[in-house]
Amino acid sequence: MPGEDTIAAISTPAGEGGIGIVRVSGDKAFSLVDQIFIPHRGKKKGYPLSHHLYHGHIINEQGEIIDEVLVSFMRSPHTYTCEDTVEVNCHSGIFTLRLILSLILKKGARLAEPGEFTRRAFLNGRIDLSQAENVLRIIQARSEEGVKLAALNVTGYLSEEIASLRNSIMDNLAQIEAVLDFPEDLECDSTETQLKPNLEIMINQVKDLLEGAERGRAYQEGIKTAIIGKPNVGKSSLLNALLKQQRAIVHEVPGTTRDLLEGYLNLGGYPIQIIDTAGIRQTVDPVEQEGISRSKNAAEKAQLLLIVLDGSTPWEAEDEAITRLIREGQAVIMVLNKSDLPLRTTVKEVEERFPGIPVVSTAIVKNEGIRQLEEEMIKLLDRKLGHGGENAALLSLRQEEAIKGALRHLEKAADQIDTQPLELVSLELHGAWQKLGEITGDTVSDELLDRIFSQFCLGK
Ligand SMILES: Nc1nc2c(ncn2[C@@H]2O[C@H](COP(=O)(O)OP(=O)(O)OP(=O)(O)O)[C@@H](O)[C@H]2O)c(=O)[nH]1
Ligand SMILES: [Mg+2]
Repeated sequence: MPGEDTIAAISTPAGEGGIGIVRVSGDKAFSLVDQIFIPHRGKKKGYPLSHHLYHGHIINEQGEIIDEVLVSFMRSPHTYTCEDTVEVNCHSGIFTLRLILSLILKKGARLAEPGEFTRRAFLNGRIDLSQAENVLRIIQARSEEGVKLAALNVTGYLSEEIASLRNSIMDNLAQIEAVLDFPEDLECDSTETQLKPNLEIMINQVKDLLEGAERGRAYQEGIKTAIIGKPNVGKSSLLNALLKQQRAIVHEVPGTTRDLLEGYLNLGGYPIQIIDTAGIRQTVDPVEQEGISRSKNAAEKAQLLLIVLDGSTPWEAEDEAITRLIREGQAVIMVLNKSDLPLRTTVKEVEERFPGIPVVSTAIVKNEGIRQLEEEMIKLLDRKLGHGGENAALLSLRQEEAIKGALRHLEKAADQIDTQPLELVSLELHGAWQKLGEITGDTVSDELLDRIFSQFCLGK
């Protein structure tokens, strides 16, 4: 069981590196490492001092030197896990690391489960669940902005927001309970009139959180951008031009791209995950059909759609069908390509068909129009995501689901307030309070904890 025994694990990535760390946490951490570590300057009075770095050697059971190391002994509670913790900084090389770990295990430590150090930090009350999950996000984050956001969450930004929301819910619940318990002393109607604006404020706060989550996700995973269009319009050429490398196969035969192909780029500070797709058309070829269904799927999931059109051909039913894939709220840019050839479809024509959607004319073979397209993309993202990720929050899917659940309860409460008895409204408020508690781990089951912490890598 977590928290009862002393655990150990290699905390740095496997492979060759300058240094590697073996981490040990628990009551016996000091005494276990003490048996295999010989400090260079001997064990003076007071040894080991907490939060000091000791230079020395790790020795095996035969007393042979295994490695020259730096060891830090850190006394509870001022450690990552809140338990006594020792970190052995050794020469990284998977063999050395494993050898040191196995010595520590032989002395009586147990190999840590994935995420167990962080789990202990949570169980010992040093961080709440949302902060624990954000440790995971930091490990996984893609862009620098994503790392910053995750770090912000670890320091408790999300927890504060949730706590303040739960407090407001509690206040309102208390108000309702008071009216229900002492109906003769308090006015039911006035409580309802107070509740209404309060509910509206809380609903807006929750919606803000969800909006922030979308921004956060964009920063962390990259803004999903799909390039879609008919076969042969120049989609793969566009992917290559944006990535500035010959990533995808470009060929005059329509139907060249069969599967999704993705790359990452940084555009004006926005991390972008760009996806080239198979050209969409009617076909009987089963492989191509599968590719096309993936294209449609990618289009649906994308936050930004680049629809590529071939300006050298007239507007066709196939183009029309592709534009019907645009989802509400999706950012879209029309890329009218092959402007080096005689034009059969013009920018004006496309603009008239799709008022409000920007159209950029390109000749990708000549690298013309790419800069304008990039600027247009940045402009759209600025509008959609705001500069510098204001209000962005990094939420896990689980956290987002919990917030959505809370929103549903609050909206239902708002719906019921005029027509239903206060008991029902109170029930919904309770539901919202409960859901929000799942985020910070105040109301959470063991099973859920297992699921969350199992996503961590070993040693974290
Ligand atoms: N003239 C001209 N040809 C282009 C331009 N952009 C791409 N092409 C050519 O159009 C053909 C198709 O290009 P791709 O990038 O493979 O097109 P695609 O949309 O990925 O095609 P599929 O993968 O088959 O759906 C190639 O022969 C390209 O060289 C352009 O701006 N002008
Ligand atoms: Mg292609």
